[in-house]
Amino acid sequence: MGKGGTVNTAWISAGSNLGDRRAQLQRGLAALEACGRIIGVSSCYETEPVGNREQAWFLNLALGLETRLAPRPLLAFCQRVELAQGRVRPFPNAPRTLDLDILFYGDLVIVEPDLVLPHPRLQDRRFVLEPLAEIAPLLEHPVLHRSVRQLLELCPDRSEVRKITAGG
Ligand code: PH2
Ligand code: MG
Ligand code: MG
Repeated sequence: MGKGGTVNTAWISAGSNLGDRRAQLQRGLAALEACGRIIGVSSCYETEPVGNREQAWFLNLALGLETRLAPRPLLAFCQRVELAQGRVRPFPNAPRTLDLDILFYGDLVIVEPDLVLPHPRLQDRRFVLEPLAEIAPLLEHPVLHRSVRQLLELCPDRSEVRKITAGG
């Protein structure tokens, strides 16, 4: 972790549905260690695609990262990691080798064209909330004023999210 700046905790959702999904999530985690300290990683979850349903199922996980990077540099870092893992964007919601989305950055609220925090759709996505609830159930959403566990209970998304247990 670099010197200077204060340490903040970011919560990130990682997903992959193209190629060796597990290896790509692992490489994503390893890459993120270069910009902070990973303080928690959920299990892997096999998840039904939401949005464009005509694509392969995803592996998703959530992680917590203590970092001195400010939100924009962290976003840029995540995008570089995605690119380094062969991410291409032929159309919106296309299958991807690796997607890294910042869910929360401390309790910061940002609404700008290219960066909205907390992530504007996290409360609608079971594939985000289930992994996050495993590692940060009491984390409170700074706008909705609900914990991650409560958001999961309230989540209307009924798409399938299956925790992968050891060896599975
Ligand atoms: N990501 C999307 C759209 N749909 N569905 C699942 N199950 N998992 C994802 O990570 C995902 C998705 C856009 O980034
Ligand atoms: Mg995404
Ligand atoms: Mg993304």
